[in-house]
Amino acid sequence: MSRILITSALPYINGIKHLGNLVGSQLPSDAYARYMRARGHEVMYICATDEHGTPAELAAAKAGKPVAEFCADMWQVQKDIADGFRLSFDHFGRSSSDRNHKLTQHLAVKLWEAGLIEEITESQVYSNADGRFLPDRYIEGTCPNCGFENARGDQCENCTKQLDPTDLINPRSAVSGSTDLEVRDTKHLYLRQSKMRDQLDAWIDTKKDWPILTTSIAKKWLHDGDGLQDRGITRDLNWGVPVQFDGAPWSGMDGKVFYVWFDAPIEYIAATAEWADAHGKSDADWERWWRTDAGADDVHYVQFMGKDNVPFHTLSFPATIMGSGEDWKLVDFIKSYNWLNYEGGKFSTSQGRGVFMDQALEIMPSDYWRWWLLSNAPESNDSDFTWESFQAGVNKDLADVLGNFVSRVTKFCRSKWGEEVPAGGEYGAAEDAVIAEIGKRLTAYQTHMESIEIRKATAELRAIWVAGNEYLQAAAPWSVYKEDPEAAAAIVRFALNLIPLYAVLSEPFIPDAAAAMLTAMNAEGTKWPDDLPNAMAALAPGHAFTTPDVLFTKIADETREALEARFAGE
Ligand code: B3M
Ligand code: ZN
Repeated sequence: MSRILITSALPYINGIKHLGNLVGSQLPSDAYARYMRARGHEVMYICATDEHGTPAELAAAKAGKPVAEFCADMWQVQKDIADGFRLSFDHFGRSSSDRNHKLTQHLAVKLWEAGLIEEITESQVYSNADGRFLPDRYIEGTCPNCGFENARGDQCENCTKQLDPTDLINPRSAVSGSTDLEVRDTKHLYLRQSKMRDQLDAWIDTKKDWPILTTSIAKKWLHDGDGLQDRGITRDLNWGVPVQFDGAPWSGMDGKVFYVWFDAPIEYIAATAEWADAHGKSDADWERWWRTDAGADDVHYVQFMGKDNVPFHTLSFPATIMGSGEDWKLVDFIKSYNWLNYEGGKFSTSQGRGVFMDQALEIMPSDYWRWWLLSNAPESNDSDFTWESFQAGVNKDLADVLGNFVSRVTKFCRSKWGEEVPAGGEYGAAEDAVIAEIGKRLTAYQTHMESIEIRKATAELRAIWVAGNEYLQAAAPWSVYKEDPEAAAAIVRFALNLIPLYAVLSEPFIPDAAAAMLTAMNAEGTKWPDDLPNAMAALAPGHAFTTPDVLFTKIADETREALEARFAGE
């Protein structure tokens, strides 16, 4: 048994995420966490809302709420949606928590003491009309690179070039639209991550087993372009972790907060402390996950994220915790995801194109989404959500294969023997063959889950369901029954025993259906099978069950067409 620490990238607070975001971090991390728990490991699975930065302040202003209230409300919204998707976080924290304030300030002091933070006086755009500096997205203008007229101060959305607010041509305030702007000098803290380049490079070189997607992005940022430049880690904003606090080794930083990407990954640690606080536990209880001087060397730490977040997790965050000189646990494996597209194009919030997490739950049960998204996860390439493919995944895999199998065998049993496992007959060559086939598939399934190749794992799981379905079809107990009821009883007993097995193996992907199957079979608490022949005899003759309701409802063509039209966007 090992200890496994799992973090999912923290969803930003400013809006509800779409299905592409869901499948790029929260959903695969949940399947992995559930799998590892089922295998008997001790799991700590952490997520939180990422609450600071200009998008939060701007979204709050748009909603007409104070930013603290806006974030508290949106945290609840995101929490409810996470529950709806059955995301099994041990804790869903908030980067605005007191724990994160304290830890962010603490790490900044450590970095300062290590000579890795410097004060820099720089020129920033100040808006006279708004009476404030305009960092990042508070300023808009024309991109100097491509001429796009609505580029933001931090990045041009059109050509993706990273920008400084002072780079923009014809700049204007995003708050008031005012062009009465001037450039003023102001002091900021910079993280000297360039000093850590060799250390980071050497560390990444030790990660031979990381996905190429992860290491290639890290290496690109280390070696070409402007990736590992020293970065300003403070901003002129109100909402965030204050830079000036009691005991800070610098002065004159009032009215500034840490940059959102500085404090957000620190929240992985702080959220684990929030978990301890919420459960009446001690500091030692969370430190054993995070402090190598408190035993965290034994922990296997896995992070999940979309590929756009990789540079911050392979370089900036490790620079923060390595640079602190303290004994923090570093990540062992970074699983990153490509993009999920929507009907051949991009998901778009502004154009209402694609399905967002709240809408998805209103339309279909979460298991349907979980199954389709995970069995089509953008692991080796981008993948494409289409309603046709979604309909096929639900109707074929879930309804025709798994659902139909469960329904057929339980109903047939009820009609001949009542709702209990029938006695009589013995398993023979056909059953041995199914056990052998499932055993082979199960080994492959486990291997893929251990190496976090979720999509491949779902293919094996599907094949395990198919094996049972094909067995039942070929063994045809409804025909055998007429000649040899004892032989039919053995077939049905074998098939009934497949149901709890399927429930346990499927739980990481479709937890609601898995729970329904175990309840129906009166087999809650069934464990992961260590020995398949034993597992296939778990439900003994006489064991009572209830025939479950329909597990999965097929999606009709008309329903699919209506959904296609509804989410096509403008
Ligand atoms: N908040 C991802 C996003 O919502 C970003 C991840 C932070 S992980 C520390 O776009
Ligand atoms: Zn541009």
